[in-house]
Formats: sequence, C-alpha cells, structure tokens
Amino acid sequence: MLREVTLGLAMFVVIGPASAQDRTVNVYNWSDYISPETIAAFEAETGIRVVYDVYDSNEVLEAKLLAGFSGYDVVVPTSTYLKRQLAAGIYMPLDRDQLPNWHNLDPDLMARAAAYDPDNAHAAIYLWGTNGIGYNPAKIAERLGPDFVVDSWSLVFDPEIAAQLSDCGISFLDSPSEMFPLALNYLGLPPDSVASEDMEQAEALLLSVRPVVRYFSSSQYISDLANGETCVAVGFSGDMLIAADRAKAADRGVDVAYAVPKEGGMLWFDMLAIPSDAPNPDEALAFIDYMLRPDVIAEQTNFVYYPNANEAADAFVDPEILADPAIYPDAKTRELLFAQPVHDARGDRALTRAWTQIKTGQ
Ligand code: SPD
Repeated sequence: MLREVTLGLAMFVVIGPASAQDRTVNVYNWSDYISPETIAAFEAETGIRVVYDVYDSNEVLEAKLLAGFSGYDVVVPTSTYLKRQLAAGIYMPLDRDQLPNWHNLDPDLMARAAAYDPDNAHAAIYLWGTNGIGYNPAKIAERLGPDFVVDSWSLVFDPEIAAQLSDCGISFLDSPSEMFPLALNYLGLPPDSVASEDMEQAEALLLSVRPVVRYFSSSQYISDLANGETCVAVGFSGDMLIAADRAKAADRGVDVAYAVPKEGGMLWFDMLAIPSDAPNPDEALAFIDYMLRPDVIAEQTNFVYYPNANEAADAFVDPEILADPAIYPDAKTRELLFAQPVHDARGDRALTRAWTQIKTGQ
C-alpha cells in the first residue's frame, strides 16, 4: 500500500507519443486525485494528449467555470456544486452512446447522485468520500493523555481542548462550504442552514477556535500531517490516508489516523462533467469513458484511497482498501454521515461574508 502521490497543486502536462499531438483533452481535477500512470496509459491507448491542471476547492473551480471560456474539457465538481451550476447551464448533457462503460456505474450510488443531476444527464461519479479529522495519535496522546479517544469534533471545535493542541498545529479546510456545515452540525443545528441566528452561532464557534488554527488550506495538510508539521487537520478522507502512507514511507516515526466523529461526518460525490463551452467534447467523452473502466477507476481508488462508484471495480481494488471503513464507510460509519448541503446564491454570499471574518479573525 506504500506509494508516493506526486500530483500537487502545480499544473503539469504529460506529453504522449508524437502521433498523439493532434487530439487534446484539457482536464481540471482536484489535487492529489489521480494516479499519474493513468494519464500516460490513456494517452498511449487513445492517442489523445492530456493537459492536466488542478485545484483544491469547489469555489476555485466554480469561479473559473462561471467566468466562461475556461478552456477545460473535463472538470470534477462536487455533486452539490454541480446542482447549482446546472441551473446556470454550464454543463453539456453526456452523450451516453459515447460512454460504453457507463453500465459499470453502481445504480444505487448513481440514484443518490441523481438528486443533484436529474437522470444523471450531465455527470458520472468519479470518486466519493467524507470530511473528518486527520490526526497524529502520538502527539494527541502527549497533550491530551494516553486514553484520549479522537471521536468528537470537540477536538477542533471546543476552544479548551483545541488550545491544548495549538503548539502542534491545527489546520482547517479553506472553504466555507466545507467548514460551516461541520460547525452547524456540531452545534446540533441543520448543516444546510443559512438562517442568520444559526450562522451567528456557527461563526462564533469558528471564531472561538480561530486563535489556535495554524492555517486554512484544502491541500497542504497532506504533507504537513505526513511530516509531523501539524497534528490535526479537518479534511477529506482519502487525503488523510495519503498522508498516512507518506508518513510510513518516510519512516520518521510519524503516524496519521482518520476519524469520522460521532456527531457526524460529511459525505459527498465528485462528478465527471463537461463544460458547455468545452473545446474538445469528443475527447472529453473518451476520457470520462476511460475513467469508467473498472480496472482504471480501481487504480485511482488504490492510489488515492477514495472509494469509486463502479460495481465491477471491486475485483481490482486492493482487498485491504475495500475492507477499510475509513475508505469504504461501513454500516456504523454510514449512520454518522450527512450529505454535503447545496447552497443557493444568497446562502453562498452569507457563507463567504462570514468566512472572511473568520479567516481574518474578526
Ligand atoms: N485531494 C482530493 C480531494 C477531493 C475532495 N473533493 C470534494 C470535497 C467536497 N466536500
């Protein structure tokens, strides 16, 4: 299971054989979210050159897409964002005749995704996952005692507990649409609420722990947890397992674990979609169809530790990964999950305003 994920936030281009230069697909995906071998294999098999660029939040992706003429052919919005972006007409319907591997998708999971994209007309599930807490067990034990169990969001949302970790470093995701639902849920409020009285409470909670948050980032925590620079991060499930893997590979005595807290973790689906103004829609469909191949999508799960939605892929997924509830949530963990909320423009503005206050600590 030891491997190094090398795809960071930098843009990179993988050049295929000379004959591949005529056709191109421009892919914009989350950082640390693909096996590099996949791109080379796709190029070799199809002769289509891949130009690959990465982001680490839905907010960044949405800003580019709404501005128009992004130049991207395949993008990977989270289903909640896809829903509101569909209302803006920025995706083209998928031509299923060009997706012969579509039938591999798990009907139950696709039915869930259809809540965001009726009839799954515009997008296929790429990978999915949860938001929870990544942590360094030894550093937590040193500060909170050997019997302390990481099973509650109080680790990062209770100022008294969080303060005891300030010297070893806490990081939060740099996204209001990720952090507010978690804070609201911890307070026992509806995670999708943007009612001012609820938002005020969530904002007060986040501000109360703001002094002990070392930084806000949705990607940097992978390397910082892995090398022991920080001891707690609120982040995405697979990223924590990548951090654990990197820590093991470095062999410097750092361990990283992941917990979905008992108050609930957030569940989401990331979707493969084609912007309406994509310059190369045929190549985009070829790329998406390649990703729907059981062996190919299993390779992503094996490499980045996020579950896929491809029924036939299980045969190709490492059995240790399939059995790991941190990756494929078991029935007990699933009971703790709530779906990431969809916010409309008004809700989004409220979140962004509050987020600015929190980040500046006001
Ligand atoms: N490094 C890959 C992270 C993927 C996260 N995707 C979506 C999160 C939505 N909550």
